[in-house]
Amino acid sequence: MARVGFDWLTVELEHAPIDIETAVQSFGAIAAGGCAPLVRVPWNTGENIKRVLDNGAWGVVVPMVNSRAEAEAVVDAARYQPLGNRSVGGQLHAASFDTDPATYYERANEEILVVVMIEHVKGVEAAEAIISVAGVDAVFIGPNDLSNSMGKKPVFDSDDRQFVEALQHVYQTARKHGVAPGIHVVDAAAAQRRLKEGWQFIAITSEAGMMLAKAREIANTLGLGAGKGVAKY
Ligand code: 3PY
Ligand code: MG
Repeated sequence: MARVGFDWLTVELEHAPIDIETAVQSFGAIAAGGCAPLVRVPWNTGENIKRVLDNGAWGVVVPMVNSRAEAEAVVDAARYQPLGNRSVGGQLHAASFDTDPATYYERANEEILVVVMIEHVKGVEAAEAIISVAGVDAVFIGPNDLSNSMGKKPVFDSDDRQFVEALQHVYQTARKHGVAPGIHVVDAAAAQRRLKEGWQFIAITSEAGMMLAKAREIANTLGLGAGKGVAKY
C-alpha cells in the first residue's frame, strides 16, 4: 500500500483489530515505502498518542474531538514544550524519520501532523473553539459518526441540509484559521469532487473496504454471495 502512490496512509487503531506492535511495524514499512505513516488512535488519550508518536508515526488522527478542552488535550499530548507536554523519550520516533533523537526533539513540533476529528454535532457547534487551538494542523470530518449524531443513518455523503451545512461550517472555519480541512470519502470520484471544493486532507475508504469490495464484485460476478453488502470503510 505504501508504494501505490498515496501521500500518506493511516494505520487504523480505532475500529480495526490492530495492536501497538503491528502498528509500529506498519509505520516502519510505510516510511520505508516512501509514504507518510499516520495513525488514527483508538480514542483521545495521552497514552494512545504518546505510544504511537514515540514509536514512529509521523502524525495522529484523533477521533471525536467535541470541545476546546478536548482539542487542547490532543495538542498537549502530541506537542513537546512549549506547545504541549509530550513526554521526552524513545528511539523509534527518530529512526522512523531517519534521524537521531536530538534532531527529532528539535523538529517534532513542526513536523508531526496533528489532526483532530469533528464527527459529532457537538464538535460542529464548537468548531471555532476547536480549530483555533494552536498546534492543530488539520480537521478531519467523520461523516458517518456525524450523520449518526444527527439521529440519521451513518453515511459518507448526503444532500441532507443539516449535514451539508455542518460540512460547510467546518470547512470555512478551518480555512479562516489556516487549518487544512479534511474529510473521509468513499471512492476516487468523491475524492476528486472534494479536492475541487478545496478540501485538503482526504482519506479514501480503507484497505479492508477495498479488499472486501473487490472480493464482493468477484463473488457477485460468479453468482456467489447473493449480493451481500460490505461496510465501505
Ligand atoms: C466516520 O465517518 O465516522 C469516520 O470516523 C471516518 O473515518
Ligand atoms: Mg468516526
